[in-house]
Amino acid sequence: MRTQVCIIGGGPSGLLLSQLLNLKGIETVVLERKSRDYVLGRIRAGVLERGMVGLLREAGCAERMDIEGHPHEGCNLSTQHGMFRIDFKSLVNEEVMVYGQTEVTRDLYAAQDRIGATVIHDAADVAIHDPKSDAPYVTYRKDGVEHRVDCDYIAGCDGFHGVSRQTIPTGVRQEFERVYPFGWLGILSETAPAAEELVYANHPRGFALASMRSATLSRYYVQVPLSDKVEDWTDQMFWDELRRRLPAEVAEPMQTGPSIEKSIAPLRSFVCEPMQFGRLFLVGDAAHIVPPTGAKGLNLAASDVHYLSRALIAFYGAGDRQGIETYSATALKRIWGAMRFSWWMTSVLHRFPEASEFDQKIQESELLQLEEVESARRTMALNYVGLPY
Ligand code: FAS
Ligand code: PHB
Repeated sequence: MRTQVCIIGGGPSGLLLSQLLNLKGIETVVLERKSRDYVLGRIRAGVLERGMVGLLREAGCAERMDIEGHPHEGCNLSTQHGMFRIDFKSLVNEEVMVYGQTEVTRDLYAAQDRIGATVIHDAADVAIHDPKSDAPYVTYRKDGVEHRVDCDYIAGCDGFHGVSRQTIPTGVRQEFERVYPFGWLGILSETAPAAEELVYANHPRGFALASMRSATLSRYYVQVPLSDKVEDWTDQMFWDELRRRLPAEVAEPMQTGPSIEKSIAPLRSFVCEPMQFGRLFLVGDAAHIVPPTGAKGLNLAASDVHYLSRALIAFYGAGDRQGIETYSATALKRIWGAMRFSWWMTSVLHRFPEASEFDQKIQESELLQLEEVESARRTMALNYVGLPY
């Protein structure tokens, strides 16, 4: 088959890119390795930046988000001194939207179905061919039959473990990485959220986060050693540890219940440069990973889609190649800004096993600055709601 843009990966970045391009008459084919049910079974991000909210509305798939999503005008930080609020509205006149990535992906699939976009599931052995040529193509296998997609451009939206980044030769790509000495044990429970807004806790026993998906679905995390396995933790052990780390005014009234999802995610910061190789463009987790502390992973995928969709629309609409030629540099500037913020928020809120007493005092001073200095809170708010596109 032939198309204009072949998109590898049917997660949020691939689907959002496909939706935005199709709405401008640009033909796409999405190749997704897994089934739709499998993709929709993953529990991931929960906070959408203002930029992503705008993109979803532009893509015509924000109706349910605007009804069921929860705008949040602030979040809370808890330290040994107590809890204080970062007031996004008063500091930067912005808010974020609390609405799960699973629901975003569900809405994107529904929007793609409505416009009859081509999304091929269970596409195995996807391989990229001749990305440096003027006639790149992609092959895949489905039901034991090999298929070929000839295209003008390829968007690698296939996540950290996908095939796209590996297609860029090791001598060409440069990778930057920091692996953190702990993970996040997360649970989803059909309980009322412990607080109206998110609570990020820095506790001597480790980090904890109280988040939510709706008025009846809560999402919680505690920092755990990398050696921990999810089977080491019963639900009761999790609730007890979470109660120890959250501030008393949040922990005491907290409703507990059985976990409906429980998993441990490792934390890393990772960037691949460049994000393009000939007619192949990397998008989202295929190019970068952030620790989830700053709620940036999904949102960075959205800003990549913003830049690439506009570049391709300008090219197909007016023959303007400028966006295509500068995509990597443009996307990386915002990526490194969010990479820094996610690293900073992780450094300030977690307990590091190898931290010296001096390191600990510096961390406490950083948190005290946030509590006492408005400009420090404003800088955090500006980054948390999302740097401009
Ligand atoms: P995705 O990984 O979502 O999607 C890639 C798609 O490509 C997948 O559907 C995959 O099946 C498919 N694929 C892979 N290889 C392929 C191949 N060879 N051929 C065809 N298809 C292929 N971010 C936050 O902001 N907040 C969070 O709390 C948060 N929690 C997370 C928890 C976990 C366990 C993980 C793994 C990530 C978390 N993230 C979080 C980050 C996450 O939300 C990503 O940033 C987001 O999914 C990025 O979207 P995509 O770039 O579309 O990649
Ligand atoms: C979540 O709700 O899953 C979530 C929210 C904020 C974060 C990380 C995860 O920083």
